[in-house]
Amino acid sequence: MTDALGQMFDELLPAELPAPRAFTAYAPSNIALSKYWGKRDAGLNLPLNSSLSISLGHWGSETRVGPATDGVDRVWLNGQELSPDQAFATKVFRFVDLFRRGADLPVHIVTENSIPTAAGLASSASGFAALTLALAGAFGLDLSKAQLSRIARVGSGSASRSLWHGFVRWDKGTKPDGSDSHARPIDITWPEFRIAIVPVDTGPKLKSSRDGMNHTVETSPLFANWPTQAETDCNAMETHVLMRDFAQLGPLAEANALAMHATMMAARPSLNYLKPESWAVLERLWLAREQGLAAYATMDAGANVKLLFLDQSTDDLTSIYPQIQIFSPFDYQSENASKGA
Ligand code: 2P0
Repeated sequence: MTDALGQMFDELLPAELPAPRAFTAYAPSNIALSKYWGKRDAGLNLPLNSSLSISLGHWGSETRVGPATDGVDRVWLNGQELSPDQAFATKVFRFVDLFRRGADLPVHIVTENSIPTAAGLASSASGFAALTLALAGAFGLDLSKAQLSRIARVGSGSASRSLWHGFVRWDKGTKPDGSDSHARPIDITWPEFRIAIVPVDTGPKLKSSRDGMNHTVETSPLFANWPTQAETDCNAMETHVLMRDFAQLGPLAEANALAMHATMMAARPSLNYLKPESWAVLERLWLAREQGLAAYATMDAGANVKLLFLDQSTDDLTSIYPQIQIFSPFDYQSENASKGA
């Protein structure tokens, strides 16, 4: 743990935590329309640019934190207990230790992802957001959503955006201690907005997004322009969202994603998350667009392609891509957002 990180938790949490009580929390996954790519501080996990995402409603993580009746830290993922040396368990308890700061407060953690495995979506955003909320509830912490977003950010940058439904912006902030680097909801509903996942490859990726991002920042000659352009894109994206202007939002989301992938391809050695099948999905989309279809693509640190469109294009898209899973981000039950147990 870095000193700055220790200081952050000392400032946000009481000096002594109470014994944990059982608490369950839910957080949705999210997909960035304007991407986070590159850190200005690895210890505090601070980004070089702001980002804007749409949450995926009932696709997310539900996590329960409770006292360890047997006095031993344990974690279960989708019904299976993990051994303490598995990478996921290590990551989870490194995060829990930031809260405990050396105190002997063993916990049992049970987490379930509702994201279909075939969708190939990373679960670290919803996972760290749900874990943050569950730990805060279990230890009875009195924290604002902005403070919880800062804590989730430390687990995984994209997790800072998963504390809300709908459109969310993570402001990069400028302070060295990261106290102004957290997400906030954008107060707009857009019931016709759709996302579809085109599954290309669900196997494990060769390089984690964290490693990929760092490699790109360190070696890509095309990265220099990214932070400024990404900030401009994020600001414009917020305006398009607020205006519900899909004709502007769609092309910008696609251009932003391709620019991020261009920075990776120029890294030395080159980094490519997209597969030939991903490009085939894009080529087909571009052809359909020439024929009038209003749908756009975004891609993250993986081979799957996500399509952005409005409900009126649903039938056209399902005939072009019969394998897609369509998601209506505003079709969720708000009572699922967070619940005590
Ligand atoms: C995003 N990604 O904005 C970008 C686009 C992937 C590509 O946030 O190092 O797992 O834990 O802060 O949040 C994925 O990176 O990285 C991500 P860390 P994270 O969604």
